[in-house]
Amino acid sequence: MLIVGERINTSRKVKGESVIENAVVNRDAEFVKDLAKKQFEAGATYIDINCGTLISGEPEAMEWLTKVVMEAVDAPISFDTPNGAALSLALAAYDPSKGQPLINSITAESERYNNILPLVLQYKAKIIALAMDDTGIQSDPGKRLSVARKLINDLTAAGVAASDIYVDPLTFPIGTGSDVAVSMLDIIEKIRAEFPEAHIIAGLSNVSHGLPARKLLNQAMTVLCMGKGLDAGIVDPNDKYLMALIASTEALLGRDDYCMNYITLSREGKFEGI
Ligand code: THG
Repeated sequence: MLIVGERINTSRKVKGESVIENAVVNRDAEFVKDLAKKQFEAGATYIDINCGTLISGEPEAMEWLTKVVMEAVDAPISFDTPNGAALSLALAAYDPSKGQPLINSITAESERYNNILPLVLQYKAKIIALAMDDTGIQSDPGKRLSVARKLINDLTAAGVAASDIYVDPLTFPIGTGSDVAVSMLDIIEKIRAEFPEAHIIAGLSNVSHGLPARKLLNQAMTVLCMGKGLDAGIVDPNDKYLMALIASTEALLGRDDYCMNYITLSREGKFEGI
């Protein structure tokens, strides 16, 4: 499972305070480096950076975050912004020896598609494709599936390898309708069957929005999605229980030969206290 660590996001609040946003505005490199290191040590493959709340200051802040995260860890970066100017500046500052960059994300909205595609090709990036178009995010799962299908077909036709595409089927919080999670599972199953080489990713904490004990719903949703073929997640890698659950689910799904990864994590003490 590819783990994209979500904690460097200026919209995140800790006890009601915008601590990440403050750190980015004040260019507090040590604070950001600590977030990157802790996620990497906990098993994040990619470190996501998102400073969308800064609006006009976003491009320079993305460039700064890129440099700071590269100094902190030897991990590739997930560039989480719809802003083409922010992406261009950040990608130009990125050292590809850290690994293939991940652009988060493109959609089938015509302007965004046309702005982002050249950067995907120029930087040979992996790309997250969100299942939305100029009509927004469709609640009808059949329509979302069609948008995902169109994106995969258009991107591969433009020269992007299917194995560099991470489809994000998007979901609504389960509080908005009792069928939204089941619909998402259905979409994942269909994409997996139709496009075996493409990857499937999701922001796995969206489903619990507005409900108590969110972690429980996020964890249950993660296991269900993995069972249908999800192989990447935007998650909090410092949620030890979630990471242990992902490792055990991978072993049970036959994606961990001889349970080697599971056993290694156990030996490293990653399951202590669980
Ligand atoms: N898909 C893609 N990219 C995404 C998302 C997605 N990027 C942004 C977001 N969704 C994923 N990242 C975050 C970052 C921060 C938080 C949630 C998702 C967050 N969480 C609260 C916290 O940490 O305090 C609450 C978490 C909880 O209680 O479970 O702020 O869907 N492609």
